[in-house]
Amino acid sequence: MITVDAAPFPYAFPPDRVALIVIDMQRDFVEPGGFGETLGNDVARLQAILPGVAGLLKVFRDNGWPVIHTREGHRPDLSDCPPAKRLRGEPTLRIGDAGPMGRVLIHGEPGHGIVEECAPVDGEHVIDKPGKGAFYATELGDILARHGITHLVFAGVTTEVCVQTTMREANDRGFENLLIEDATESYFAEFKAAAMAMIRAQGAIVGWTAPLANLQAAVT
Ligand code: C5J
Repeated sequence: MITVDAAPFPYAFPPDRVALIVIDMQRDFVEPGGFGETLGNDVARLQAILPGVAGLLKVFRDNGWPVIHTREGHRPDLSDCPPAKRLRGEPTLRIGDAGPMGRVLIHGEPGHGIVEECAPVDGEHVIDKPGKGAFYATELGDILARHGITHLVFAGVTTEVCVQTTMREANDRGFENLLIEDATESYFAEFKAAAMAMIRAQGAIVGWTAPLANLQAAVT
């Protein structure tokens, strides 16, 4: 077992049963001109974690541990996008509308792609998910079962939406979850802090959190 100094108490994982899940590091959320910005958000907050996510990817790649990337998005005909998701609120652009990076959150459009700094390499899985949670309507559970994974390390955006939703789904399926604090971010500082507190509360009710440096120290 490898033990990481984490909160609310140390996180131990078997190195042959751990995988990294990088949630939705897509241009539409992270880059200026994408969906996130059109919703009125400051994407600079998300760009600040790019070195953290890249450093975390390096740890997993150097050790030969599985890496899974997710992308939130929909089919061009929007048949997998519930109207409740598309029509809610008053955004300047809705899912499927044409924007500066192509149609918003549509498979294959430039904005749907993963930012260069976190781009998948050969052998890594890329999961396309229509929802916030990465287990819903995807092959993620089957992939993890095939690899014999019991422990999941999480990164990506946004902390309180797709990251936390996927961690909760994973928790209910029996996985032991660690969120890397400087490899996840929200458009709202207070929501990130609250999500991390909720994850760690009541004796790691959803999982653990730790800075990247603590994981790096544990594996060297
Ligand atoms: C959102 C996500 N925030 N990846 N998606 O709509 O968290």
